[in-house]
Amino acid sequence: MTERYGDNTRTTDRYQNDAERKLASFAPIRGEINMPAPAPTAADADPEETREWLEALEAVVKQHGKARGVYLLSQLEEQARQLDILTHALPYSSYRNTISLEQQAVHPGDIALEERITAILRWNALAMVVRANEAYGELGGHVASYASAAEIFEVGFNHFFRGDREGHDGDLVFFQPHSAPGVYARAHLEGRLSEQQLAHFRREVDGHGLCSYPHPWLMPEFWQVPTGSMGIGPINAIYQARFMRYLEHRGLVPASARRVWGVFGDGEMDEPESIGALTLAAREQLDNLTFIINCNLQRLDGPVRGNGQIIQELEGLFTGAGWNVIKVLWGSDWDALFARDTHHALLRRFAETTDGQYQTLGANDGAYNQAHFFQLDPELRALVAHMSLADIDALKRGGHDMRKLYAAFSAARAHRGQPTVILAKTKKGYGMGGTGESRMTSHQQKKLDVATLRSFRDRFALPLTDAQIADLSFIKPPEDSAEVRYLRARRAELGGYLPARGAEAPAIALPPLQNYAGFALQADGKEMSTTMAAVRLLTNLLRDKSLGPRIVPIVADEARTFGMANLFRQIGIYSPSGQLYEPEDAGSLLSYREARDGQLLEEGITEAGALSSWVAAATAYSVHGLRLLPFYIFYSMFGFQRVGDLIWAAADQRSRGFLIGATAGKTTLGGEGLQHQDGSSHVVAATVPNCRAYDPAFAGELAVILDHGARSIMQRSEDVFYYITVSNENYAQPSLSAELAAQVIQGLYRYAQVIAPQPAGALRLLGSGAILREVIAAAALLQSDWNVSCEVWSATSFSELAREAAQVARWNRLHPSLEPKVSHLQQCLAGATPVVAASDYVRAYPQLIAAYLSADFTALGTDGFGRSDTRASLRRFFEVDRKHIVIAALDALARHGALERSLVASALARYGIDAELPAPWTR
Ligand SMILES: Cc1ncc(C[n+]2csc(CCOP(=O)(O)OP(=O)(O)O)c2C)c(N)n1
Ligand SMILES: [Mg+2]
Repeated sequence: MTERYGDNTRTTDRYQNDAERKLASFAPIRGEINMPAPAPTAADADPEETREWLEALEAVVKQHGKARGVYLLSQLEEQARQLDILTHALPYSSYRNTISLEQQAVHPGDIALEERITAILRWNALAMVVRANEAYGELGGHVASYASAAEIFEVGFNHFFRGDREGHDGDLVFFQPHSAPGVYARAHLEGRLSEQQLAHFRREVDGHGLCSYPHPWLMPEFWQVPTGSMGIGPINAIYQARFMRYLEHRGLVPASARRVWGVFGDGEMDEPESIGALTLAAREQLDNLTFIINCNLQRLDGPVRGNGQIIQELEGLFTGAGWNVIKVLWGSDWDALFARDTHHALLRRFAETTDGQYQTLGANDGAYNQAHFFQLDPELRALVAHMSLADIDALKRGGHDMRKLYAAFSAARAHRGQPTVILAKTKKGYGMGGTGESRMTSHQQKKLDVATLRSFRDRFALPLTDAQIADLSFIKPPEDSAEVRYLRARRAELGGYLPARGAEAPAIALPPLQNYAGFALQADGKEMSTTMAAVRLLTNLLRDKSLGPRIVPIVADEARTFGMANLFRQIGIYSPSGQLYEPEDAGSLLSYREARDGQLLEEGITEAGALSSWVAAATAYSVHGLRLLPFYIFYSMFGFQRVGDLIWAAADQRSRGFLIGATAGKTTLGGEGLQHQDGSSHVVAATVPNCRAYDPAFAGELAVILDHGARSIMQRSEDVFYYITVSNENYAQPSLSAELAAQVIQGLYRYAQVIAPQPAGALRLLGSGAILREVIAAAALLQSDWNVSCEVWSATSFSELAREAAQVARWNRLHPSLEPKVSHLQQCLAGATPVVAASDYVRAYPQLIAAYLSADFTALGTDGFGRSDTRASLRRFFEVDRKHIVIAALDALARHGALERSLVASALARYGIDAELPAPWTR
């Protein structure tokens, strides 16, 4: 096994920095950036001796090289450890470029031309945003972020991001969302987006418009992955890179040089999702993954770490997580200064400068930088004595230097055994001058005056007249211009344009429903839970020759809870390093088997990670040209509520697959209590437009829904995903007649009719999930105790019913002169017979259908805090048990004059219901 964090996997760069690190002082701000503090040092008691030590080290490095210096330091370090005077090693290197000038790969392109192209893109992106805001004011948009990221993007586009040569073998690139104008500007120069489209930035409603941020739902042929919600991009990127390996190891795609690149913001790295999966990427040695963090030191309101140094903090974080870190801090014009700075005065000064101060330096000119940076130290003053203020002003940060960036990208691509993060120091609003460069307000700057625009033109030598500036004209060099030819040639060599989203993959045959679901369809009263049925259906499908290998089962850490432990042995748990230990339960039927080609993704306790894996599998038809059928099975409470925004992003990128909310139902997950019992996921699921959500009561219903979903995904190419709740209550499962299948999918079918001999009233009872059984029992009580006839309806999906009813209502409203249509809901529940509906979710869930009914409607639900108890007690507490359903039914009939109100009082007494208890949702 490779020792992941040992010295043997570290690059030479790191060694050199370790050596340099010891030469630089970080003391003044170490505490502020929350790095381990050094041992308290007394003032230098013997400066002479200190100098001798330092000079000795320096002399060794000069005479015998850096490696010798590192060796001596490591010996000293060991000795210090033995003397117990070594407290902490710093997890970051000095504030300089990781790649030394000697190691820097040579940029192979035409840098002058690339810079000209970048200048044009900068302008067009800026013009796009400023135009939109001059014309409409309210549209918003950002200039400063792309201004800081332009060189990063261009180095990627011209030299590294591979296109889809084969249709599905391109790199996956996550673009910083608010830099989207830059990506559009490039696509315009490439001839992929028209000027008319650019002119419709953020105006999408009437077609031709470009979306604010990357949204595959809105630009399905262009954007591959959504990044607009900070943090989602980084975690999704990690799991996409990991999933590429999974597919390779399982033999579903050939090994390839495909990569995942992600350009993210330094502010964005504060999101827990951004950093939550870093160790996974290192543990699984994802050297196909590169993060480039645009360290412009600012976020929206101000500096990311005004009193510290975000770059050093991120270096410590990523190094600790096991990543290869490459810092690109200073441009090429600093190289000569570093070469002459033999006493490391620059490093000392850098270390003492906070990011807040760097921002102020960035916002000001050469004179200010001279006075507030170089003049502060006599050695630095001497170092730049030969430079004019204009020279000082022109000193660039590394993230704006094509040469430095190229070398970093190239080193990242070549690095083996670890993912790489490039920390590129940039300026927010680079080139925007006094109104937008490194200003506190840079992020929001979207209206620039003519003087600023002109100085932007002059700074980047843009071919624009004053009149064109005033008109915010886009620059479009002709087809045969050097710029367009270069850009096209570069993309042709890299395999085509990016971003570009593929949408198709060959269909996969499915076994007939009856072949794998007979046990559920003809259940014949057999006892089982719907969770058990789901696992059995999944197990059967996994055995199918054509579909089986395409299934991707995913759990966080609850396979045993859901009765899925049989899958450990049957299909193996994915682990890129196989199984390096003898499992404690080896030989048992359910042995915990890890394998390099394992099919089950057992993610550990990270719902965000598991969901990201699901997204990778659910978008494989697009990213890999491969149809897969992912099933992520989780505690339903930890789905929409916990990772709802990841699900929203999954919907945006047209994910296709199954989310199975197991141990569902607030009263059905008896003992687990308040933080486990889910009463709301179906309400949230109903708000996701391409999510089809179901709450089946019986195994047969579940089988029909699963089959329908699998066919829509594997054969019909519908951009939908399914959320199905299943519960772990064992009960007798009725058989389901084949004719009812279509209605199960529509969301409602009549389960039974219970006729009282001489009915005093009649009503309709609806139930879903486990609570349908209470409804069925209530119908029996209504008949036997109160002489009331009932229809019992199984509502497999209140949300699907409501969706179709809303469609029909809208159509009818907009077509007043045509014969009105009738929804499935209205067909089933026509007339004035009162309706009582109950589910294991909050009342808002069944109430989704209320507006489309002409009858009196009562919804019962589980609003309030859950708590631990038996199912029966919980159902009594939340008033969704059979007795409370009877009360609600009698009350509805009494309000309509069908029964005496006194009957309700009799029922309360008969069933021992305490009418004075406070409502459950207040307790
Ligand atoms: C989850 C989330 N929270 C907040 C925002 C709003 N937002 C958009 S950009 C931004 C600042 C981003 O700063 P940074 O990541 O440093 O990127 P920069 O623009 O500086 O390159 C914020 C707060 C968002 N898009 N997503
Ligand atoms: Mg930033």
